[in-house]
Amino acid sequence: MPAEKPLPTEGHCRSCGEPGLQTFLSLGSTPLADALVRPEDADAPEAHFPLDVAFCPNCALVQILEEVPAEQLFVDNYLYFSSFSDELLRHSREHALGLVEGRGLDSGSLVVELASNDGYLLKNFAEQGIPVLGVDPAPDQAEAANAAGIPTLAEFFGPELAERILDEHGPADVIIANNVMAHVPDLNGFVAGMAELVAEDGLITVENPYVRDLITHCEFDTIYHEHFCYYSCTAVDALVRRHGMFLNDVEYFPNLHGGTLRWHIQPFENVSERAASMLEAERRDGLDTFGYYASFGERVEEIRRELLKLLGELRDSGASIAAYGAAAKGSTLLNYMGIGTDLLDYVVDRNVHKQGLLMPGVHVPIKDPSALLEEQPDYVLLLAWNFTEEIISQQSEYLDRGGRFITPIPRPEIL
Ligand code: JHZ
Repeated sequence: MPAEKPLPTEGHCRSCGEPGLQTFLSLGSTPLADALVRPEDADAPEAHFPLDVAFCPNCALVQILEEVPAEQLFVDNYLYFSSFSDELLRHSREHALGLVEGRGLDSGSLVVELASNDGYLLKNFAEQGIPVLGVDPAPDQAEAANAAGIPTLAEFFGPELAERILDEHGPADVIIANNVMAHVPDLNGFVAGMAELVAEDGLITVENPYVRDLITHCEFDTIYHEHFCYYSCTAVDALVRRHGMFLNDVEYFPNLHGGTLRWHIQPFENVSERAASMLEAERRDGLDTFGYYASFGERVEEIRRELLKLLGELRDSGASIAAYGAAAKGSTLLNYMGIGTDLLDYVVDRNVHKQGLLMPGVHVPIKDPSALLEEQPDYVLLLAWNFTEEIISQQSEYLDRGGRFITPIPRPEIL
């Protein structure tokens, strides 16, 4: 958005440590995206933090400037359970089975997953008798994993924990870190820990939404305080080389979380053509220059104007509007746009831990998805737009009865 006050330009890069970060977007001051509010606390003040996004001209890493303590983000306020998306479970199973076959894993191997959540991925290895170890500081998720028979340490990962795991279990043949490298404040400590723990001939796979898709499809709502960083291959390459490792291969999943990359990182150099050409394409398209990001704020502001206009007009015509997905990205979108109970009646979500609570800041209530058939709202805003296909196929009856979905990005549109 056009800055109301000068955007902050100070700060050192989380990856290379150089000063001179260049800010290109300010989403104002927002509450923590996963800090859902209990109805009895609705009148209590909620903490808000600035949400400013910057580019590092030295190593090309995109990052937010604010650093909310990790305990507050992932221990006190974290209700995200991976197992509520069938599509994610399918993707994870395919990943695991591919690794078992490709790496020849067996009962003598060790697979470690960082941010293993409720064990949604590791269970695919465990059921084949392959030793696994999960690490996840979120207490309820780690407890659910342990209860399901997936040994999980409820701790933050870094060099110290890597050393302990190494002492107790030996080196890891495979380390998986999906949707977590964005979440670590001490990025170099996290990567150093992985470098220490991985076997000499081992493999680290890291998945994360791709910053190119964030910019292209205007996925501004995936920016929130849990996500400290937004990665290109260029930034990952510089990061892992600093720790004596190499970005040897890259896979692309255009439909996962709005466009996800899986980086293959190893302690020896064997760079595939695919990885080399991804890096080359980023250089060609300027992802390593500020210019690539400079106009993003204006496009975000345009989406805000259009969506507010659309919802306002529908509301004025007497339509009822609900939303789907009490996702963290939903919280960014609603708070940045100022969409509250004046425009939305409620949000539905399958995650039982979120139902009965209120969306942060705007306090829209969260219900079970069955509300869509019980109340048949005229429109449903897809806050979890990354699962559009999965949600639409579950909601065929709502659609058959005349319900309509609205997608907010890359342009607000009634589907
Ligand atoms: P979802 C998550 O972000 C978490 P979020 C995390 N911060 C991250 O890095 C990114 O993903 C990549 C619900 N749902 O996953 C489940 C249904 O109700 O898009 C979730 O609450 N019915 C680690 O929180 C929400 O929607 C369904 O059929 O922005 C989706 O949240 C499906 C498929 C999901 O993202």
